Amino acid sequence: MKEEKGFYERLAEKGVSRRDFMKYCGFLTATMGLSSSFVPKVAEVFAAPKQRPPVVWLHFGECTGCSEATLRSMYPWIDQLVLEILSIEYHETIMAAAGHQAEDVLRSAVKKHEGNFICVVEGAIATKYDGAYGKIGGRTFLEIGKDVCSKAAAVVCIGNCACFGGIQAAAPNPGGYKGVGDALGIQTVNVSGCPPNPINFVGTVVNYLLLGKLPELDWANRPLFAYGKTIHDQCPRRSHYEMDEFVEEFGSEEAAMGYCLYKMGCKGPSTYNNCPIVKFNGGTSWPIQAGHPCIGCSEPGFWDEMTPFFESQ
Ligand code: FSX
Ligand code: SF4
Ligand code: F3S
Repeated sequence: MKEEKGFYERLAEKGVSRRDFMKYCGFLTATMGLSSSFVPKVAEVFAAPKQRPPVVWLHFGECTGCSEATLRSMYPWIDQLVLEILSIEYHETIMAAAGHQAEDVLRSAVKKHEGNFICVVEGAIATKYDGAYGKIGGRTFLEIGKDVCSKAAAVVCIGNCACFGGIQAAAPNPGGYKGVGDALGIQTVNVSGCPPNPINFVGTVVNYLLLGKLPELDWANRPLFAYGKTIHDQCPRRSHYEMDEFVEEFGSEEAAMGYCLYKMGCKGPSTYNNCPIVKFNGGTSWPIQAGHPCIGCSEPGFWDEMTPFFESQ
């Protein structure tokens, strides 16, 4: 109880009311596909964490947009909540250490938490020429990945690059870049997108802390709660497109079709993600709402299979 009071007091100091926090927990619970009876339990994961699993967060071939998206979400207090429920032992972007010191931190974190830590990976791994196309501190991504991931309790890939290779794996891909699961031949949980929506990463972590297991996955190892339906199936422009009144309103079928972005190359029909429902920046907007076709950023084979972006396939 005491702990809980401390938590809400700290939130209040940041200008966040208990009501706002519960609203966020309600949104997160719904995103995770759990019934509303779980909302208090989800709140408890943050307010009175029973465990703070150690996390080693690796960076390979990528742009760090995934970390940026997660750590700079619209409400700064959400980032802090994530950092509070996880014990981040190593993360190159947010840690103070650099060079040899950072290498030492990684080695000792892996040794200390062997078999117990969650390894979050951002970025793809070069596999050709013994991984020579990607190195940190003299070791290839391939060596680091093999060493660290084999000692983790679970490996969570954040972003298309770590999940499926992303832009690094686009043709001609001289370094033979691949997603982490493919490159290392291991099972990973793939929170895909370029970048992924932070709520889907938080949902994966909270699922683990709340239910003691990782979420159910689809054929591409993506959490089903987030990647179970296509963008197209959830797209508000689709219902408009299908409405006769909409055609009436725009005067012709051709004009009505202009509202749907399919002819501008929208890849919504072949892309699985929950963007239309959860949106970005605290529910402000998402690509199609902003007038841009979906470019298929959460699919295996993004880029090559989704380009040219502005032509329908
Ligand atoms: Fe990739 Fe993430 Fe796109 Fe960038 O690290 S999914 S290029 S947003 O940053 O890996
Ligand atoms: Fe489907 Fe894209 Fe058209 Fe939406 S804009 S209805 S996702 S094709
Ligand atoms: Fe990506 Fe399409 Fe969503 S481009 S962010 S999956 S709308």
